[in-house]
Amino acid sequence: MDGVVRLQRTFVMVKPDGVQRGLVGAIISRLEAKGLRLAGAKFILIDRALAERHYGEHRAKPFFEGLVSFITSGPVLAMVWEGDDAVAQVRRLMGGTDPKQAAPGTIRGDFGLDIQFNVVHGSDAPETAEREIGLFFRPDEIVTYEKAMEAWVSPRH
Ligand code: 3AN
Repeated sequence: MDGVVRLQRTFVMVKPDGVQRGLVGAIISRLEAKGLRLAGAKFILIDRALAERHYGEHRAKPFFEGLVSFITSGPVLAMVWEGDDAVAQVRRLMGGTDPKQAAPGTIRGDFGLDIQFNVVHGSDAPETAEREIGLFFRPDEIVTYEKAMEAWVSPRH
C-alpha cells in the first residue's frame, strides 16, 4: 500500500445462511480483530422491495430471482464498519464471491461452499458503500465514537 490513511465506512451483512449457521459471532470477531470499528448494526428481515433495491445492479442476471428470495428468506445482520481502507479490507477478509474459489483464511473460504449461500456481503467500492448504508440506515443510527485501541491499530490517524 501507499501508506496513505483512508478513513472509510463500509456496509457488511451477515446473510440468512450465516445467521442460521451461527456464524454471526465468528464473522464479527474477524472484523474486530482486524482493527475495524463497528459503527451501526441492525438485525432485520429484508422485504422484497429493499432486496430489489439492494441488488438492483443484478436485476438482469439469471440468478436475480434466486438472490432476492434467498436474501429475504430469514433474518440478516446489517452493519456499518469503519476504519482505514475499510471497503477493500473487508473485501479481502471476506474472500472471493464463490466460496469454492475463495482463499482459505477468508470468511467465505473457511465457511462456505455455494456461490449464493456465501455467508456475507460487503460493499465493493466506497460509492457503493454510501448507497448501501443509505438503504439500510438512517444517519442517526450510525454511531460516531473512538476506541482506545485505535492508536495501536492505525497510529497515523
Ligand atoms: P459480491 O457479493 O462478492 O460483491 P456480486 O456483487 O458479484 O458479489 O454478487 C452479489 C451476490 O450475488 C453474491 N454475493 C452472490 O450471493 C450472488 N451471486 C453472484 N454470482 C452468482 C451466480 N453466478 N449464481 C448465484 N448467485 C450469484
